[in-house]
Amino acid sequence: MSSKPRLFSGIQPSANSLQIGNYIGAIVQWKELQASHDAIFCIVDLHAITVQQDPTQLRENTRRTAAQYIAAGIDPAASTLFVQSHVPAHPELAWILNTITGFGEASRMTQFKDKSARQGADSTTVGLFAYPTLMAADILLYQAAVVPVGDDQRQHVELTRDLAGRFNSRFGDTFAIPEARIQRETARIYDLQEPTSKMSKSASSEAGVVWLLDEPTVTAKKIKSAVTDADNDVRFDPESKPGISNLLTIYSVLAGESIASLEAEFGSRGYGNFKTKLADVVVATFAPIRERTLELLADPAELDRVLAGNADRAAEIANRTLATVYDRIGLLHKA
Ligand code: ATP
Ligand code: LTN
Repeated sequence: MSSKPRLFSGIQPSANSLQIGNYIGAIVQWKELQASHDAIFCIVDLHAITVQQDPTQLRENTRRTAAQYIAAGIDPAASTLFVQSHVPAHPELAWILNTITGFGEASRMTQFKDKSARQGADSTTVGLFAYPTLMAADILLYQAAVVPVGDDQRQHVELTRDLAGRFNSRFGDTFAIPEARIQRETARIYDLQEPTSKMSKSASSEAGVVWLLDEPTVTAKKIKSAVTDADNDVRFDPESKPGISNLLTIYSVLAGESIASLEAEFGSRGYGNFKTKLADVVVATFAPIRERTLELLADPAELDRVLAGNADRAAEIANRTLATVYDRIGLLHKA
């Protein structure tokens, strides 16, 4: 048993490439945390199907998501990187948690309210409604102490804490109570064409989204045509200069230079020069990740083997928790 605190997080395989916001907002942090934590990263395909997915695409996106995480530095030998549907304990515990979750409580989840309002009642499923209890099961099966997520997932982690506490007080101490870990500074990378909305895999237009698997020439072109204001002064001011401030954040994280030193270096030398340098930095970061991803994808059997081994490791922990849960609630043991 490792004495490091356990960490759990999940990523939906909802597109055929990650975007650089996922890298800056999630992967960079996960890479740092994987040394000091017993880290488990789950590709949550059962969550992805709470909105309609094409079956062929879903299978492909699941592999591609795994490959990109590995290529970007998540080490499947040091951390556990696995596919949710490979461990049946997830939906099994989710069902149990459904039976202790209030209908009103689940109805208050803002992600559900937003997504169901966008889709309309007719295409909103019971699966989407139960999304948060599946997420709670993900976390609680592993007795995770730390859950690094974006700000939008804070409410789901709160619900997870409530459910764990409720179960513990009704049936005896069973689950660790997890804590959300939300990174402030890089919590939001914005769309390059619409620098007031979050860069997202499901953005309406492609032009403002830099994909990890874009070809270097495409990446450079997107950076150079990013929307900026007219005054040509490279200065960090998210309120009145959202475009250039977003580019400064990206530069700063990827090059490991402070925003102040970038302002001093580029200040009044104009946007063109700054964007050209930034394009080089972005390409230098992602071209090797892209190449490594393509190499990993060229051998899907090996990738599947790594994911299977990791799923076995995950299942061992998850099944132990699930067995305790079944026992505590009084399900009859199979002879
Ligand atoms: P979708 O559009 O399918 O909801 P997404 O691109 O917004 O996807 P998720 O798969 O929901 O991303 O999130 C994966 C991780 O990446 C989360 O931890 C999330 O907080 C982080 N993340 C996503 N977009 C950004 C962004 N623009 N800036 C910073 N972090 C981000
Ligand atoms: N809902 C999360 C993905 C997710 C997750 C988890 C995150 C599913 N299960 C468990 C942390 C812990 C999202 O980012 N959309």
